[in-house]
Amino acid sequence: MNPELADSPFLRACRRRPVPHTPVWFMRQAGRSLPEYRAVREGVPMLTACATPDLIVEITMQPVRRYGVDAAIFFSDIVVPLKAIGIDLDIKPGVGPVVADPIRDATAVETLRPLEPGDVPYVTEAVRALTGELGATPLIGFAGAPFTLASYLIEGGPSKSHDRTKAMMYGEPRLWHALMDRLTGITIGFLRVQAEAGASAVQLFDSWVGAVAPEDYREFVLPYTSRIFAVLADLDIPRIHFGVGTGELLGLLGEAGADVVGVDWRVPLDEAARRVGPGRALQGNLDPAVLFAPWEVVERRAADVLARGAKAEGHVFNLGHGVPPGADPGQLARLTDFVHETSAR
Ligand code: 1CP
Repeated sequence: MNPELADSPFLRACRRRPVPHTPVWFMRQAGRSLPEYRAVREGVPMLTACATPDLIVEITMQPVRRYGVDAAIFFSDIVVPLKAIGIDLDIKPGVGPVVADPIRDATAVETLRPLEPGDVPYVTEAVRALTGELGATPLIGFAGAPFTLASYLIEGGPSKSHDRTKAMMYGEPRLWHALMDRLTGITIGFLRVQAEAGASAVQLFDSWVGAVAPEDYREFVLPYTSRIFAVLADLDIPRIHFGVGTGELLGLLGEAGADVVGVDWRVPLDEAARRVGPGRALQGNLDPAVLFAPWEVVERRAADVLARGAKAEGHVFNLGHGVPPGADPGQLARLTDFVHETSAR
């Protein structure tokens, strides 16, 4: 790894080392609210964009150029590896991932085969091109975690209550474990492809896992997330673990073994540090909706996040979830500068 990159504020904070300023990036910074994103996506379906290296590179670079954030996140989607192994699914505008034949029995689970690098050549090509273009700015690779992927596959699309997912977890535990086992392999495969092509950190998005109670997390989810982080330890790059509504799960997320635990806006970072336990950095956690308030409010709230984050062993500033589609890019630009200036040491 180039020494300037290895010494970047983002990678240093993930490793709980002193930093010149608190690094900042935004979940879902690529896409959504940027006019230059909407321009290049004009007439291009989401999954086509995710399989086109030139577009991946351009969209990944857009927020880095505009905001000067401390890390880029690879432009893709959590369902890309599922599509790549032959699952019939699409990403519908305004909806999200939709699965043609939801996975609800053993025969369907058996169609989930391991992901090989050859299934996603466009990912390897785009990561390689990006690491060249980004220079000393780290590239974060990512994947969906088994629980969140299972929810889309079982429900057939986005769900608020995850009822069918939990019905399988509680009612057919053997089937659940077989499904989680296969998804774990696919997730590891997708993260490995990105890391081996040059990504300098990986983030596991378990966005919807906050739907389960701690004891169920321990029995039905933790064995798989732990395996992912254990298997990927040999990559020697920071591993970030994020979910929404995980206040009651933070201790277990700490146990799962990531280097950095992402926190949504519901738990202040000093309290999150206590729940996660020692030996982990934190990422977060400004409420994304604050971006719609006047700048003075954003500034005051961001200062509070920084003050609390300073009590953790390492802090990467971020939102508590993704950039809302209607967010003003001007607020994000100002916020990036504010974080850099206020935290400069
Ligand atoms: O910065 C970026 O936008 C990077 C690329 C990125 C990432 C990290 C996209 C592009 N998707 C994701 C991850 C992702 N996808 C997650 C985890 C992060 C999170 O919690 O926000 C999840 C849950 C998805 C599933 C998904 N894909 C949804 C959510 C649907 C639901 O259940 O509510 C949606 C709307 C998509 C489509 C999608 N993915 C990405 C974009 C830019 C879009 C919009 C589609 C389009 O522009 O046509």
